[in-house]
Amino acid sequence: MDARLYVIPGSHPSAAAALMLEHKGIPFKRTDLMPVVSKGVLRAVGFPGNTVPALKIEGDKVQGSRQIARELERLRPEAPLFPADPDKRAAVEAAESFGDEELQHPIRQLLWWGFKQDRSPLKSYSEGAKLGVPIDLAVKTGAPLVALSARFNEASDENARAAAAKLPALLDRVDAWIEDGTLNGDQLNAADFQIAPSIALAMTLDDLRSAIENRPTGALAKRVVPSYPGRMPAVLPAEWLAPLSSDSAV
Ligand SMILES: N[C@@H](CCC(=O)N[C@@H](CS)C(=O)NCC(=O)O)C(=O)O
Repeated sequence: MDARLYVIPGSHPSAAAALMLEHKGIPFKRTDLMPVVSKGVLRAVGFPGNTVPALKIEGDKVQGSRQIARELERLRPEAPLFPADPDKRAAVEAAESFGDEELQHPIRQLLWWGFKQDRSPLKSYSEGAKLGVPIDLAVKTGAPLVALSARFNEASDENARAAAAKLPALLDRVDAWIEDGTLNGDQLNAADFQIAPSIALAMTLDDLRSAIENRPTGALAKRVVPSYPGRMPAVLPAEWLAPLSSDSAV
């Protein structure tokens, strides 16, 4: 199968798509893109939208982590990403939608808010990436890209604070799906691949790791994505983190 995956280094839905290709045993080439620049490149190579993950496979273009899951399942049914039982499939799809629509974005906002304060950690998120420019140079000259990405992602103080406040409830929902067997079963499914990279990315923040790693959701992330690139030293204001620390202490 001829497959090329377009990603932004450190992007959690991009990691989800790569994991699903690996799960299916489909070899693929990867094109690493810089944020913001990615939008123009994706349009230039013919994708209708401007976000990663974007996949060219067998001559077709598929964009979006959930769409990619379905296309991979259609092209290569084994190993399945969705359970055959309709009720179990509905539960996996509900968890997968939550991962895409509710979990991804607050984590993205916290990260971009962090890069606004200090962009030096950006380099660690690009480990192993081929961006076409030396990464040190990209980081040194990256202030406009960070400012634009933070703006696109609406990573204002107010929204980042709200994102931190949402985390305990989001983590509780993931733990509950693990508890009822929807996630982290013997066979990993599309929802595991959707959610685990978001959790793994959250754990790259020194501010968040200790509140996540000992929960069931932390174990899921470590199982599915044992090494996620990137590390952001503590940057979030302590008062934003109070709900998270009290939640993990319970
Ligand atoms: N919910 C979408 C998310 C797509 C998305 O927002 N991707 C981000 C990266 S995580 C992106 O392409 N951002 C453009 C940019 O940073 O310039 C999915 O799961 O595919």
